[in-house]
Parts: sequence; structure tokens; C-alpha cells
Amino acid sequence: MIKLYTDSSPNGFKITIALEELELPYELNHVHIDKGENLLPEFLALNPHGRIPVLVDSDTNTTIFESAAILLYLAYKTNKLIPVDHNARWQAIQWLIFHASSVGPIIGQRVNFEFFGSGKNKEATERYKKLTERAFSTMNNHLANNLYFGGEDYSIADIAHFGWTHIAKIINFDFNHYKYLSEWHDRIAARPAVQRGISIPEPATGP
Ligand SMILES: N[C@@H](CCC(=O)N[C@@H](CS)C(=O)NCC(=O)O)C(=O)O
Repeated sequence: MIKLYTDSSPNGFKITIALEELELPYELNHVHIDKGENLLPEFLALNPHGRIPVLVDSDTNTTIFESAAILLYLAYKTNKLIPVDHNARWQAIQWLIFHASSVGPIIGQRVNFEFFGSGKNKEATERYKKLTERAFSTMNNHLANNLYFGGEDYSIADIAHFGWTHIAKIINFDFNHYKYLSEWHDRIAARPAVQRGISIPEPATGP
């Protein structure tokens, strides 16, 4: 049995989307970050860094944190949401790691300075805006020649990127001028499992 510890947030949506796509049964544990539940000793025992998402799989006695690691875990557990072809599989893993290191944290910092911040730190605001644009541009160029991040197959790399492009759209970090990125986003957003994933747990972030 899988237990998911999550909140209504970009990194959490990656895992609710994946679980909905895979149609795996799971128990949802809503960790209310706004109430500090992620810093309680029982949660820190699951993730010492105090962040969601965390997945516990009692079938394999596995507890795992970091959304990219959880996505890989689910893909390897089911042999789904990851390309079969060797090169395409590594493309997908590469774009998943690119997301985890060079996109998610950058958009996260931009949200921090531009959306939640006082607006006074102009240097940081500009820096993260520029880095977000650069990430969007890199993603757009890749998607100009690929339907999905791993090539022809929808994969965990798409789910990871979507967790944050979903939030970027809601808070008007506009990427409409990136044609291929926009089209890719709309393609992913249209998937029923994605629509379910971004509504869990309620009340969900976004429209
Ligand atoms: N690199 C981590 C980031 C996880 C993360 O930052 N989660 C946020 C919610 S989206 C969180 O738990 N924040 C709690 C806090 O900042 O105290 C991952 O991809 O899982």
C-alpha cells in the first residue's frame, strides 16, 4: 500500500498526477504546510528536510522524499511513464534532473521574490526572472522538435515540468510567447489524470 504525504503545491502535484496516471491506489495524507505540520517530529522522521512530497510504500518497505526520486521510483515500480527505448529513457531522465536542478528551484525562488516578497529586492527579482526566461527558452527549443521531454512518449519528465508550469500560469509568469512550450503545456493540461492530480489535496491551488 502506498501512502502519500503532500500538500496542494507544485512539487506535490507531480506525485498526485503520477499516481492518478498510473491508477495506483494510495492513501492521501494532507500535510498542512501553512500550519507547520511539515516541521513536526513525525513528519521529519519521514523527511529530515521537512518538505513534501514523501511517499511510503509498505509493499517494499520504502520511504522516499524528493519529487524527482519519487517519480523515478514509481516509474521503475510499474515500468510505466518512462520510455522503453534506451536513449529515450535517458533523455527523459536527463530532462527530469534538469527540471529538479535548474527549473523547479528557479521558479520557486522567483515566486518567493516576485509573488510573496515585498518587491524591494529588485536584484533578486530580476535575476530569477531572467533565469526563468532562460529555462523556458531551453524547454521551448527542445519541444520545438519533440512532442514530449523524452521524445515521443509522455513521461515523468513531463509530469515534473508541468508541476511548475501549472503554477507559473496561475500566477502569470507568462510563457505564451514560447509557442512550443505553450502547446506542450496545453497538451499535458488536457489529460484527465493531470486534471485530477492538480486538484489533490483540496482545497487545490489554482483554477
Ligand atoms: N526538491 C524538493 C522540493 C520540495 C519542496 O520544496 N516542497 C515544498 C512544497 S512545494 C515544501 O514542502 N515547502 C515547505 C517549506 O518550505 O517549509 C522536491 O522536489 O521534492
